Amino acid sequence: MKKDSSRCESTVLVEDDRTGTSIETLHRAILDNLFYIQAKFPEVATQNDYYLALARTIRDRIVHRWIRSLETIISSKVKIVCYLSAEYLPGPHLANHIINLDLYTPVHRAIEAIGQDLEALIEQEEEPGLGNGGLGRLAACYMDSLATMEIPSLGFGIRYEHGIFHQEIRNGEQVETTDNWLHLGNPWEIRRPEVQFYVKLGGHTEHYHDSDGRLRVRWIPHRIVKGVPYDTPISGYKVNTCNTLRLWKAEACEGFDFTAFNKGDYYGAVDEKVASENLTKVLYPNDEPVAGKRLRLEQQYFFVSCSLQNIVYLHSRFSASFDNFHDVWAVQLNDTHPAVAIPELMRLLVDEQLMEWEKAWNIVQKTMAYTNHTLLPEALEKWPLQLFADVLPRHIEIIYEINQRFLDQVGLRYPGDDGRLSRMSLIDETGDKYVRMANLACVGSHAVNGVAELHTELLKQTVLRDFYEMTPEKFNNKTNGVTPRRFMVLSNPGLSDLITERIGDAWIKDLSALRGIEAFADDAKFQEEWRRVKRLAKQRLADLILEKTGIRVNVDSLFDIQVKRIHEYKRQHLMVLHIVTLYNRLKKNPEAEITPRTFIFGGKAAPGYFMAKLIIRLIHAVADVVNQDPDVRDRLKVVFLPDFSVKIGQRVYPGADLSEQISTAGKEASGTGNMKFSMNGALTVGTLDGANIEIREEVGAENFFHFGLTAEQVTELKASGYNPMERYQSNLQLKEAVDRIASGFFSQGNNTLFKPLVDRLLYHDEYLLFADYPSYMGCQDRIGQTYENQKVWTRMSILNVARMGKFSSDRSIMEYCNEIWNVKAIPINLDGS
Ligand code: NBG
Repeated sequence: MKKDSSRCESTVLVEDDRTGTSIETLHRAILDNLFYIQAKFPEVATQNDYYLALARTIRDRIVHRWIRSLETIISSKVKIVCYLSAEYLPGPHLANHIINLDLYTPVHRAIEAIGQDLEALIEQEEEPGLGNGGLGRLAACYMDSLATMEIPSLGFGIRYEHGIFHQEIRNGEQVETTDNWLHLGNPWEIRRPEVQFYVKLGGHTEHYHDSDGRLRVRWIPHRIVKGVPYDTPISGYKVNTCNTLRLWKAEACEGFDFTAFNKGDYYGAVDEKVASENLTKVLYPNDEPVAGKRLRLEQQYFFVSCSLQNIVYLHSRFSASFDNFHDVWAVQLNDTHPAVAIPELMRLLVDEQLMEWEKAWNIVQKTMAYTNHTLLPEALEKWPLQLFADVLPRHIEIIYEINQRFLDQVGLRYPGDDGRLSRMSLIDETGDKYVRMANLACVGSHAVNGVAELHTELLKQTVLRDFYEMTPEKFNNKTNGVTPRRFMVLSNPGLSDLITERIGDAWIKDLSALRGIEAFADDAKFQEEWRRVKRLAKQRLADLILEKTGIRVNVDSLFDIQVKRIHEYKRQHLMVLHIVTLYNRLKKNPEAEITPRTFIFGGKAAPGYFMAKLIIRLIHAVADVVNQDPDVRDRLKVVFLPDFSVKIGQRVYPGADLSEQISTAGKEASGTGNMKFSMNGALTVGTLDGANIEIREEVGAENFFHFGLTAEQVTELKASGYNPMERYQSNLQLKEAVDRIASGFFSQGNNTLFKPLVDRLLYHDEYLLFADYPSYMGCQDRIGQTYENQKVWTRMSILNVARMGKFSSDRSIMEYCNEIWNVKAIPINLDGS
């Protein structure tokens, strides 16, 4: 204690180069880091050198908070949240830390004094693309809120060497290139080689009796991989809390390399090293049917095992017994990717801590909670039984034991109901055998949640119905949220300043305070400023579009945007049908009155998802024709922004007028882009799906453009026999749009290119584009007209922002804390007391 406070005194009281925040000190510190860390002097330093020097300067200023936060959470007896996620998409860190530390102005000045441009240095940072889309970004928003709300927590994940691929567009087609986010150095992470855990894989088990006569199991692995953590600080906004994101890297452990070693097989041993490191080489894409890839299962198990061994180690160091494990740790499973945590914690408690099964099971259930993120049956994880047993021979035994005990209960509760037994079993035995990860997650957790009200209801009625019926008390909803720090303060300073000028800055940590601007919704002066801010953001977006695509867009046109992963259920092609319909109108009557629009798309298709890639081609094909056609006279522009990312999102959301959230009702679990757009003053055109429903509820139906079938109507229509061909034949506009695509008009006469897509719509249309088309067109016409009245539009835009309070991830996180984790905030005291 004494040592602590003396150290802290020196850092708090003396403004030294590592902690001081005056312009002069920052200036000196940056140059110092340039010299001593980068070993460069200004004349030869590159932009990256300056970025790294600045990043180190900022990191120095959070280290004290970071260490104190870690010390506090492991030494005080409070409960700790462990968020287990195979994906994180945090976006660039630098600017986020700068605003969290409230250092924007002095840093700006210090950088200016050095003759550099802060914005350019911020731009230099390559973001960690350690996720596919919404799920990974949600994990990052939650890490931000956990820190800002001062909740003791640890995020665990995988340090992929190659994150999500980069998307290039060549001849209108997506081409994937390798992400190399670490190649210029990562100033945020700290490797901790002295903390390491060994992870067993493959092999077999042996059952034996120990000296006390107790039946025990020994797992003799085929190989062992070492996990080394890399820690990244996650600072909170204007608080001392700085939490840790701990990402595991797989390495070979020479000490265990006995087979190759014994044979003197040096090269074999090197092969082993390569094989071990492969485990965390690359992120797997989602949006592809689960492929049953061994490496993917090994990846999941690897990070889960490292994380749980780490937790168990900490527990054994700081607690007297394991009986209270669940009072100290709350483990949240972000989807089923980390669900193997359930048998793994059983293994650690039963096999290694020698705990009785029943007692261990009780602890596991009280510790674990599971968030489901999708209803799409093809996205529910299941592992071929043989593969699972090969990789995890001990875990399959544990799963059988869990299953047997569980099915006994099901049998008692529902005697004679064999159908239910087979549906609820952790093992799918209806054909080829599989381990069902969602069933495992439900059985092993005390709480199961969906990510929006509709999604949770549908979970209860459909995919998890049997589990809901048996244990309704486990089920609860936690509507997603997003962090206003990154998606407003950081990405839209113009709007944030305007709001703060009127109502102060309390909204940044309490988003419901945005209600304060409702009072100005009709204020002419405020409206004018609102439009000015929006126009500047649109100009910034237009600059980005020009830079990335060479296309010049009209800033006064309606910016109509859909950015998200490309997927048939998200219906990017419904937006294309709208574009082609408008184009057809102009071709028929070049004088037709239409509201000038710029249609902007962005998003990646999974590399193996043929239809999604074809949708990208279609967007480009339509863009090429529409953008060149003199009859259009620039009233329509179509743009595809390549390589969508968090960084690009930060430029896109502020510049949007219209946010397209047009998934088939019942398919999008929540959506979070919908919230980011709305917070930045875009109006939404959307179906009653996912969180759209709640957004509409909050902003008011009159400020939301809703169209299309409800989830219930979708189910009914499918049950009663949906015939897309009929819709096509009875709607002339639709027919003409589809025919134009099918004819090869957009593909230089090639009428086979888009045939798979057109045929899919004509003969199946699983996602009901044709059913929703008339309603979507009608809605879009109203939108065009509304936009003509800028006063009305601006009022709607202001009210959208004013009423977005619910969608802060701070609100979501507080609900998780109070209703699932039972954890409390602890403010971090920097003086060490
Ligand atoms: C996605 C859903 C989105 C949701 C995010 C975050 C997966 C498996 N699911 O609708 O599709 O917003 O999760 O919850 O990535």
